[in-house]
Amino acid sequence: MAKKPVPAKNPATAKSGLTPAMLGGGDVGGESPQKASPIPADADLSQTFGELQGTGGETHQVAEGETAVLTTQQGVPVADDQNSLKQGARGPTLLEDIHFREKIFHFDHERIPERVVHARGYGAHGFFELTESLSDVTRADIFQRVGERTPAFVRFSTVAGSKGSFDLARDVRGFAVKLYTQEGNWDLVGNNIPVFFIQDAIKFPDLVHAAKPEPDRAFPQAQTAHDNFWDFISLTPESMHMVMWIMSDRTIPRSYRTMEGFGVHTFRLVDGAGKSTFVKFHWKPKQGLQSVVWNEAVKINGADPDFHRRDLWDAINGGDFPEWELGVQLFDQAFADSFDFDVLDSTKIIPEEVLPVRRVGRLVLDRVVDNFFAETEQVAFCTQNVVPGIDFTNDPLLQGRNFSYLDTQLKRLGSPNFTHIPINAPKCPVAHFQQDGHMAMTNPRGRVNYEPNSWGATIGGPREDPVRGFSSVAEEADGAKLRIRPESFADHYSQARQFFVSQDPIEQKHIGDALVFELSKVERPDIRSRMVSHLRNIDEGLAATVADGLALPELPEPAQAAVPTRTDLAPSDALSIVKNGPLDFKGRKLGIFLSDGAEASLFTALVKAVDKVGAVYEVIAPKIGGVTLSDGTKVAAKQKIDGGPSVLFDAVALIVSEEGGALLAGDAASQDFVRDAFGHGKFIGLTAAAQPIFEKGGIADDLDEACIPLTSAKDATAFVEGLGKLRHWPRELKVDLDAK
Ligand code: HDE
Repeated sequence: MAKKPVPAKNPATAKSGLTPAMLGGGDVGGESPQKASPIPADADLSQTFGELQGTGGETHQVAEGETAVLTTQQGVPVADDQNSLKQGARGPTLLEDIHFREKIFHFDHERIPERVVHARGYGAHGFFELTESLSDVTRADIFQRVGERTPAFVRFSTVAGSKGSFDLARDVRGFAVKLYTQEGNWDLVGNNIPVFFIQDAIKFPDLVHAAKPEPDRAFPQAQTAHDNFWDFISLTPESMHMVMWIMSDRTIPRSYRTMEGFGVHTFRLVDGAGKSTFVKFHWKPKQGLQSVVWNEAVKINGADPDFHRRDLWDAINGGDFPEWELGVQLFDQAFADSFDFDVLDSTKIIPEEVLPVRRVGRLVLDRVVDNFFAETEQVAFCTQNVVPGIDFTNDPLLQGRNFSYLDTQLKRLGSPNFTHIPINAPKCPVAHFQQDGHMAMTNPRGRVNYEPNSWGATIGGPREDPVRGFSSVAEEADGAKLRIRPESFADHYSQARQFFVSQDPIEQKHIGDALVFELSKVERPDIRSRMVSHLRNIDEGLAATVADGLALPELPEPAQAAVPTRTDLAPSDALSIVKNGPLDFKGRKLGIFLSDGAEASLFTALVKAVDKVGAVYEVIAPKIGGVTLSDGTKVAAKQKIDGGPSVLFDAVALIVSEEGGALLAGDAASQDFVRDAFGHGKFIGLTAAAQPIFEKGGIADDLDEACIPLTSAKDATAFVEGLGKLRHWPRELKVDLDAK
């Protein structure tokens, strides 16, 4: 006898009485302060759906205490979201199931193409506040009134890896800022490095092809350590300055919060009379410059591939808002003419010691996104988004970018109406006669859609304003049409050397190590050797170190330079991370490793001190349920030992009982914890009972002045207060075989 069909119910709904909509999320809230209520307190509910999309939660709008009913996209209430419509209990699914088909259809179309470069990124909202007027040099509205705030959205990114790659790839970081000014959106689409690989945009596809996974095998992912990249680079001498930057610790930042940002190109500021002043833009992090070390980066990628995005999310949600100062280097044509290099060449900097950076404002990130896709994924940065008072120069890289960014948004977002998406829409009045197209969301009313027209101001629509309107600098341009690289772009080694000699010895060592590492992954010996031939034009010591690290049979001849002489430029302290590091432990994270019976007064003192300096901590324990301290207090753990390796923390403290220390000494994850913390030059606080872990880790005899015994609460406080420096670098020179 056939069984009577029983409709399968959603088990959670059936048991608890929860409705499907409650299970669907959106009103669970509470994870971060911004999410406590699905409707932002200041949301204007009279706005259209299109305008509201992106603020988050609005599709689940219900009155307090009520539950939203699940609907189709057409608003039809759904009765059953667990079972498709079938012909009989065990029969075929029916085409007639409109809810099923709509749901699957929409799911099938959830993806848009990832960015061809900078695919992996993370964004946040904030504001720019002017602290010093620039009205003497520009009419840009954003630079007029001191104290005024302009809404901003920033997206940080890696360049080469795909969307699902890991955060701590050795790579340039994008630092793209969208400023919603009262006279239109200004996008400053920069990087965390002030120079670029190439001088002319026409080489960009080659550069990116060479850096990305090799086309036949589709690996390596998010790495430049392979033949194609170094083949291209070693055949492109103009990239040598950039090579020094990318092989430095700039490409393994500790956090997005601890990187500088640069506009890279020379831009122009333009005053009301049309007079132009050249400008280079800088973002200076209040948190100081901080990076990790390579061995640590490799391990972070395994332990937490989302290390940077989690860090930004946690900091902002914890109320520790990252902040940068906007700096400008301003100069005129006479300076440009007198400067040794061409200011239109993006492989060159103007050292801060030669032209000081004037700080004129601050950028604060104080709100995470409500929806990653709506905001971070759909944000469309375009270098051509400039506003009246800001203009381009003839930098051939910038000129090329001005085509690429608009074009790429059409591909990614599928319609010229990407400016209607809330994250891209200006926050000032917008009025024009462009119309229709896919997904047109903000459509003009009325009869007139052209100009000139004779319908008068009210019906006839917007008119040009020659005074307020954007106008390009009336630069004289003349000459034959040529495909040529100017001679003023030809010195590829002087500034590369300047960068190298400006580094602290430990940073110079890291550059050598990185080159050896990357070139060791290159299979063709001639490519390795060709790279060393360029290094000889930068620094003979570096070339010798790398040649030795690669065990080259002989030092190659120096590469032939386009211009014969390299100028020895004065070192610039501004180029070093170590010389511009943090002043204290603020904004950083202490890992507190505990066992049952750990001394409670030490733990309390550490936590208090961490709080006082504005840092954060996480407890690591043998079990995630936590530990019971010496006084009986229970402390929950954030990480189990093998899930919270020391690479996730800026410094660590081990407080364990004798029993705990003896037990954990035999645990491989605990041994790794101390070995890595030590090997990565971290400051370590430890109780005597932790000694066995260091012994089994094989480093007990090497403990140095940055391994601080914690015997009293006073020690614990002093330990945290002394954590200003990034790392204890002298240790690295002892533990690293390459340095011996
Ligand atoms: Fe980009 N770049 N780029 N780039 N770039 C893109 O635009 C391009 C360059 C930078 O978070 C793409 O929207 C060309 C320099 C950032 O959404 C694309 C050239 C600098 C981002 C593109 C350059 C950058 C991009 C891919 C050589 C630093 C991410 C997706 C002339 C000043 C923005 C997209 C975000 C993204 C083209 C060189 C920074 C294809 C042709 C130099 C931060 O349009």
